[in-house]
Amino acid sequence: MTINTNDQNSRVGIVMGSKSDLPAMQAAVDILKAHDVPCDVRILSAHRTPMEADEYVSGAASRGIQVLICGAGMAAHLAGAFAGRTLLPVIGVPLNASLGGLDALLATVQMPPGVPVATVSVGKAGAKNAAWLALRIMALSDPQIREALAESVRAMSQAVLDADAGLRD
Ligand code: RP5
Repeated sequence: MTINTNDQNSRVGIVMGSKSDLPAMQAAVDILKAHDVPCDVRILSAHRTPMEADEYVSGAASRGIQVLICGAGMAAHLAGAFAGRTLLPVIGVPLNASLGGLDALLATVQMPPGVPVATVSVGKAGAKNAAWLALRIMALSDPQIREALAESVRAMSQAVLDADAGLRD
């Protein structure tokens, strides 16, 4: 699987701790691409490549990144380490690499006061919601994203209504 990464115009950084996280995190990439939001997609580990992870996050805001999405499993410190290094909003996706993802959920959500990580649900559903949340954050200052997001929300509602109508037919 190849992903076009590190667009000069990237507005969202999607970072995961391991290649094994990509099947879940791909869902975030897909949603942002569908809304024409250019992203960086990187594999960087708070534990295995701390220097490279630090270099990435410390330059993110000045490169035009507005939101960071971090996916990691096990002792998931990537999102928290990023939140301690930048003033950008950081969204953490706990991934199920062990213990059903409970270890990663607690490691991601239990941040000390003053260093928030917006933690979404475990796994692929969380990766999707990380992208939807990033879109909502960017929609505050970008009318084009706001309109595209509103259209997607309308389409989601319509899909439920269609499924309901299909059941009743
Ligand atoms: C974490 O450890 C990664 O985010 C991954 O979810 C987990 C296992 O990594 P691998 O051993 O599969 O590379 O750092």
